[in-house]
Amino acid sequence: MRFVAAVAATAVLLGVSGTSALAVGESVSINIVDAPRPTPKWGYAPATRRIAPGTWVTWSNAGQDGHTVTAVDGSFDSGNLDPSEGFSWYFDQSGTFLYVCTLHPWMSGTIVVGEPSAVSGQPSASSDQPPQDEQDQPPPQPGG
Ligand SMILES: [Cu+2]
Repeated sequence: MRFVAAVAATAVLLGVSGTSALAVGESVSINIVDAPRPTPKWGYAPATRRIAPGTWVTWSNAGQDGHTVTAVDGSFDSGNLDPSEGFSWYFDQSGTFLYVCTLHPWMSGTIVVGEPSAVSGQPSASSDQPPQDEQDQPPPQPGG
């Protein structure tokens, strides 16, 4: 007989007890919520979380039902989490990780792991530079 749940429990212990001792890496928390009924509104808060590589993510079941945190690609699976239980997972490589609750498939979330200072390719809505006066340029000469 094997106790798969023990693995998940160990991961939780590591995530909780090791948080304060970790010099490298951060930890973020995501709540599993089933408070806003009807049930189609159950989900993870926040549903999408962007983190840097080397980050612990801890999901906490803040609801009143059992839930899971299960990667779509199978890379991690919390198993059943009863209310007030939690699950932690360490993300050390970049990528986008989709996960669902196997008990309630409409509950889904995303962890986006990216380089902390190399997030490029996105149009910056807020400009880093102060507005500058446009330089006066000679109007284009009409052809001739
Ligand atoms: Cu669920």
